[in-house]
This record gives sequence, structure tokens and C-alpha cells, in this order.
Amino acid sequence: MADQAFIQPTAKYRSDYQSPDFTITDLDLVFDLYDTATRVVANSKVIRLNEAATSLELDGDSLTLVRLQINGNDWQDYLEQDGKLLINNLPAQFDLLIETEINPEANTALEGLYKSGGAFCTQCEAEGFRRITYYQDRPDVLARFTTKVIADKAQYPFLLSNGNRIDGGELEGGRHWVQWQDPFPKPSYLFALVAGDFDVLRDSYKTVSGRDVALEIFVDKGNLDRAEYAMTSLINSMKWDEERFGLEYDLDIYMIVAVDFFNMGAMENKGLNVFNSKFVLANSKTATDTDYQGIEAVIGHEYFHNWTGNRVTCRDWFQLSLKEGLTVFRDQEFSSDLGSRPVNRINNVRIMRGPQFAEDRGPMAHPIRPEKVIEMNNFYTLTVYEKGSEVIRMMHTLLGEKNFQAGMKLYFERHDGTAATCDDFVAAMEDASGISLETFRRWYSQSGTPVVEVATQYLAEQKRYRVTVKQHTPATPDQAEKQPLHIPFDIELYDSKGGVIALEMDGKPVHSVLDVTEAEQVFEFENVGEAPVISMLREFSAPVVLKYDYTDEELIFLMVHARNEFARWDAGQILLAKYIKANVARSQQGEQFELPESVIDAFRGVLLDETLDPAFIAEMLTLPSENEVAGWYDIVDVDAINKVLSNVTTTLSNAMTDEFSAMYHSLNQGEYSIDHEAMAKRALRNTCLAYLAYTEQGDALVAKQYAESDNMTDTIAAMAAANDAQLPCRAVQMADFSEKWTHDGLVMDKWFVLQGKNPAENALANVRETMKHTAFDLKNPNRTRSLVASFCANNPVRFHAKDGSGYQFLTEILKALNTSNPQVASRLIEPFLKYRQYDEQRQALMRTELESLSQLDNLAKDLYEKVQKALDL
Ligand code: B3K
Ligand code: ZN
Repeated sequence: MADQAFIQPTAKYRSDYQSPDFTITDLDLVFDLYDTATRVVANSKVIRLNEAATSLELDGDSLTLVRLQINGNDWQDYLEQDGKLLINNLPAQFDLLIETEINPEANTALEGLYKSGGAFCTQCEAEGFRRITYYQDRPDVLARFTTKVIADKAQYPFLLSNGNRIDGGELEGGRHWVQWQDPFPKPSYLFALVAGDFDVLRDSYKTVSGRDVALEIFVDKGNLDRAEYAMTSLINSMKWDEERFGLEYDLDIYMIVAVDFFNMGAMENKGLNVFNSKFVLANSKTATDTDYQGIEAVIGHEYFHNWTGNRVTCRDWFQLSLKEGLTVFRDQEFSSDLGSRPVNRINNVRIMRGPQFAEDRGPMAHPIRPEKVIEMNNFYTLTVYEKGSEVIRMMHTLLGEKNFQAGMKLYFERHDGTAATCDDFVAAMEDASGISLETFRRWYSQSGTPVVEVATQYLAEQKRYRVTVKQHTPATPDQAEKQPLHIPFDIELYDSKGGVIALEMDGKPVHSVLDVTEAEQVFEFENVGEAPVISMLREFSAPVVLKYDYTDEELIFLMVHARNEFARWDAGQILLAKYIKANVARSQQGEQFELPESVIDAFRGVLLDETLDPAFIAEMLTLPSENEVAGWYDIVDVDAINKVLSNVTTTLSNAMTDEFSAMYHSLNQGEYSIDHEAMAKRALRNTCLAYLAYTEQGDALVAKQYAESDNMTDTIAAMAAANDAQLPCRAVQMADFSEKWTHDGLVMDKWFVLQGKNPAENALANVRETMKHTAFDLKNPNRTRSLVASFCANNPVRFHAKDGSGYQFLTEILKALNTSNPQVASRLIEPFLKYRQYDEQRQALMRTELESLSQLDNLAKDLYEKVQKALDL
């Protein structure tokens, strides 16, 4: 075992990339699985690429080296140090055998080979393979893998790995083995192994060229009735990728295994996806509509990685957005093509404007292609994923679907079977379309959220409309100087009747997407017969903050007349934002809350508009989150924001009680189903309930819905309404639910979330009490996120209690997780990183906590990187 003393973590820089000195063409693995002492024999065919190199450097972590041979002979000329194995005096080509011993049971970090419940499973991205064997654990070394898995047959009847099953047999002592071969060369991060006892849901898919693919979903025994939606989503994904992207699956089998202990959502290992059970298991009794949508999106996402990620992978981890941004774009398009495009867009934009913009304002701000990394796992961020997807979407907007697909085709022609860069992707888009993306490339290297300020002027005599667009990106801690970006700026002009005014310049029609590329640009449109109302940043055509002085009348007009639903929603959001800001200021001055009748009427109009999709109406009536509002301020007043948002809710609720009530009752549905129409109705009905909870009838109505509900969506909606409004029926519901579902952690997570978000004054004491619940387990990331993260990240008033009790609580949890699971700790620490955005007293309290963490002598790299940056050390 290597020396465990604290080694100062070091950073890696994108600019330091060097291609590997050696490559591995074939890797033959044998796993002899035992809980505490698994033996791994790795046989590699190694070829030297750099003639000058004689030493091979391999990565390793928490390994015991048992045997090292070159070409069948024991090899002594090596050095094991600081997580590296340096093998010296090597020939140009050789067979390397390495045997290591590992302890899966002690692996609570859930990276490498570990045990989830009774099963063995792996997670290797980004750098987990080095916890299995010494290897060139970097994505630009692509090898053909053969994997033999040996284990006890009774306990582990299923032995799985990547590719196709090629052989198997029985052994003495009740053990058996299976051998797998993956014909596609892949980097180590895509390796997977699973051994366990499962129920299997089987189906098949005939690809567009007529090949049959076996589909298998492995779930814990007894959960078969919760796997069907995942299977449907998988089949839909395979079909969609053929139809929209012309991409077909390439192996004879596709397997998905659901496990309970998993650090993130899922993992796209070639042919053998490992999933957090949260994104597989669902039936109407246990899952909400949001859960179903999550399953569809994540199943799609991992499936789409087979081409964007696996067939073409990343050259180095700085290029992560090459596969993640692109695959998020693909999964968003999948969900939008299958469900409601506007509702999907709205939810994606909420994530951008809330948590992604917040990331840009914090100490970890980074471009979608980071320049400097200490712990790679810290860069699986909303910036790399969601903003990365926005960057792909902007290219799609600039090129159009046809050119974009031509770019995809060229990208695969050029890079299939290799490890590529973000630049390679952009070059393929450019070459296929003939459109220059030179300035556009800055989106890859520039961090922060650009601000676009617009001024307009109507020149009545000339019938011209002048739109002045200025852009600037505020400095971020990682980058002081910013350049203008290429911003696709989608606009539309309306006349007073709501008709669209065609855009014309120099006597010619112009496209609605303006190319904003400079710090300041003026666009002047001709033949504009009257002062128009302008709709801007339609479809959120770029991930920027838009500043424009809209009047209430213009916004109310756009809420009704804008041609696309997203623009109508956005107008509603801007209108709400105006009054939320005004009232926060009033509240800080000790003045009364005010919301004009005209604003209330605008929302009433939306609720009563029968032409609109109920799911869309529900979005229109959903206020921005406390966290999103917090992002509008340099110094956040958590209490004022909370008070104002509550006031908006109760004001709308009081003013529109009759309408909410009528709508609620009219949406009473019959048979439960999970098609879009039924989900949309539930969404609106439950939005009405959330408002009605604040009226006199609230308690009775919520209690009735809980009692009568035959599905988890309506059950949780009732409980959330009771929780938010602190209704008397809350206590009964919480007790009843906990009793009913204690045995099922995944369902209990919903209850833990409500405990975490409980607005009650004693919320923290409740959370501490809840940690003693039999279903709670700090070692399970889903449980921890549900309870602890929802308290710390989504219950701002209680977490930011002035006495610092919330902060102390988070530090306790972080200290515990620092040793058991640093990846989860690193996600939970996020609220502390924003400490500079609070008043002095809170800043000081949070700083103290960060300092106490920085003093830990075993601080994990994951936390080290964030704490250092937050404290600006
Ligand atoms: N590629 C994985 C994420 C791996 C995270 C490593 N800390 C899942 C996904 O994005 O599809
Ligand atoms: Zn992904």
C-alpha cells in the first residue's frame, strides 16, 4: 500500500496535454471476486509510440501490487510511488501482466469496484479504473477489452461486463465464470463489471438495418414491475437516434443495471450501463411524473453516449463537454420531440438561469472547456453539461438542422473510433456548413455569464426601428479579461394587434436570428409602420442575461401575443421579476407588499386560456425559485426574498381563488395514465392545489387529495403543498407516508426532500432527527442528497439561520463524508462557496466553517480544490 500521508494536490492544465508515450491495444482482464480481497489480473499488449520513451507510467490508487511481469517474466525494474507505477527499461512492444488485490467492501467512495447492496459494480469515469488495476487511465488510450469474471454462483448468478458474452463455465467450490469481449476499442473509463442476483426485464430491438439487439434491464429482486418505463424509454431512444441523427446501435446486446448506491445519475459504459436506481425504477404507485421524465431523459442520455462519447470519445478530460454538452443537447431534443418542446425548454432555461448562472458567479467559475483541474470529478458541472448543451444548441441555431446534421456526419466520418477534441467538433460543423465559427469558438474558452443590454428607438418619420445591442461579460475569478462573443440573438417584432412585422434591412428580408459579435452593434429595421413590441432572446437563443426596460404593458402584451410559447412564458417571468425586485426593496424599507391588479389579471388570463396546454399554464404560474431570485443580487437578503415570494403566492392565491378552485375541480381525472396529456393535467391541477393550499379551503382540499390519491404524483403534490403552506394535515401525512414506505429508500427520498425543505422554524432539529430514521443512511448518496442537500441548498431561510447552526450542520456532514465519499461531499459543499454573496455576519460564519475544513489534514482533493478557491488561497 502506498504511503497515505497527505500529499498536496496538484493541478493539471489543458495546455500541458501530451499524447501518450505508449498505447495499449488489447487488455485481457480476469476478476476473481471476493468481498474484501478481489484479485485482478490485467494482461495488456503495449506498444511504444514515442521512440525516446523507455519508462511506462501507470496510474493506480488504493491498490496492492501482487505480481508484475513483462513478456511472461517477473520484472523488478519498477517504482511504486505517489499513486503511480513507473516501469523502466521497456522494449518497443511487450506483454504486460499486472496482478493487484483490491477491497471492494471497504470502498465507500463508490469509485472503482465496490459493493452496492449485495452486488459488485463499478464506476470508472473519470479516473476510477486506477482503483482496479495499474493502467494508463486516460481517455486517449483505446484498447479492446476481454473480461473474465469469476464469482460464487449462488450469490452472484449474473456476471456481466462490456460487449458480448463469449464463454462461461463452472468451477469447483460453487464458483462460476463468464467471459465477455468488447469488439470496440475503448478507454478505461468506459469499462464496467457487475456481479449479482437480479430480476431481468428482457426485450429486443430490430435496428433500422435489420439487426436484432437483445435488451436487458437488471433490477433488484422484486422490482420487475418497476422496470417497464425504462425499457420503453430505451426503445424510444434507439428509434429516435436512428430517425433524427441516423445513428444505429452497434452491439448485439444492451444491458442496464440499476443499483442503489451510486454517486450520480447513470454511466454510459459500453453495452453495460450502470444506473442509479432512481433513474430506472418507476410505477404509478412509487414514482411521480417528474421521475418518469427523468428516467426518459437519463435513459436517452446514456444511450446517446454510445455514439457521442463512446464511438467518439474525449482526447483528455478538459474536453469533457465534447461528449457531455453534445449528449445533453441530444437528450433535450429527444425529450422535446417526444413530449412538449416549450415545457422542456422552460425547464432547461430554469436550470441555466438558476444554478448554472450561480456557478458562473462563484469561485469555481470555468469555461465549458476548463483550463485547470485538480479533481476531475469536480468538473461534471452544470457549466460543462448544461451550458455545454447551450453552446451546441447555438451552433444548431446558427447552422440550421440540415447543416448541423451534415456536421455530425462529418464529425463521425473523421473521428469514429478515436479520441477527439472540442475543436475537432467545431471544425466539422464549420467544414460541413461553410459557416465560420471563428468568433463563436470563444464560448469554449470564456467563462462567466454574458450580459446583453438592449436599447430601442422608434423613428416614426423614417418608419425605422433601431435596436442597439451591447454585450459584456463580467470578470470571473479564473479570468479577468473577457472578449465579445458570437451571440445568436433571436428577435421578433409585433404590431399593436399582435401581427408579426417582417424584418427588413437595406430593402431585403433578414433572418430573425441576428449575429451579435461585437461589444456594441446597431440594427436598424425598415418599413416598420408603428412603434413595435419587441420579443428578444426567443427560445433563450443564447445563455446570457438580457437587460431591457420593458413596460408592464409590453410584457402583458407579449404574454398574450408572442407567437411562441417560450416567449410568452419569458415575458411572464420578466414581469414577475420586476415586481419581485420592487417588493424586495420595499420589504427592506419596511414598506408593504404591492402587486398591481393588471399583473394579477395577466396571470388570470393565462389560467383561463383554454387554447393553452395545461402543462404550459402550470409553468407560467410557477414562480422563480428563491435561489434564482438570489442570483439577481450582489448581496442576497434571504429573508426578504422568501417573504416576497410568499407574498406573490398568497396574493395570486387570494385574488384568483375562484379560478384556481374551478380549474382544480374541472381537471379531476379518471383513469391514471402516463401520457403527456394526463401528465399535463396533473401538473396544472397540482399547481392550482399549491396556490389553494394558502386559502381557507386549503387544509381540507390537500387532505382530501392525499387521502384519495391513487398515484405518487398526486400524493407528493399534496404533501408538498401541506409542507410549503405548513398545513395542519402535514403531520398526519408525513407519519402515514413514512409508515407505508419505510422499507423503500427510493420512495422515502421524496419524504426526506420534504423534511429538508420544511419551512418550519425548527427545520434543522427535524432534519437531525430525521437522520435517525431507519431508511436514512449517510453512506447512500440518494438519501444524503434528498435530506441534507435539500436542506442546505433549497431551504435558504433555515440553512442561513443567523446563529450559524445550519452552517455547523453542513460542516459536520462534510467532515464525515470527506473520508467516506468525497464526491458526494464535494457536491454538498456548494452553498458554502457562495458565501461572499451574503451579509457580513453570515459571510464570517461561513468563512469560519470553510477555514475549519481547510485545516483537516486528510482533506480530499475534491474538497481541497473548492475550499482553496472559495477562500482564495
Ligand atoms: N458520464 C457520466 C458521468 C460520470 C461522472 C463522473 N464523476 C454520466 C453521464 O454524463 O452520462
Ligand atoms: Zn453524459
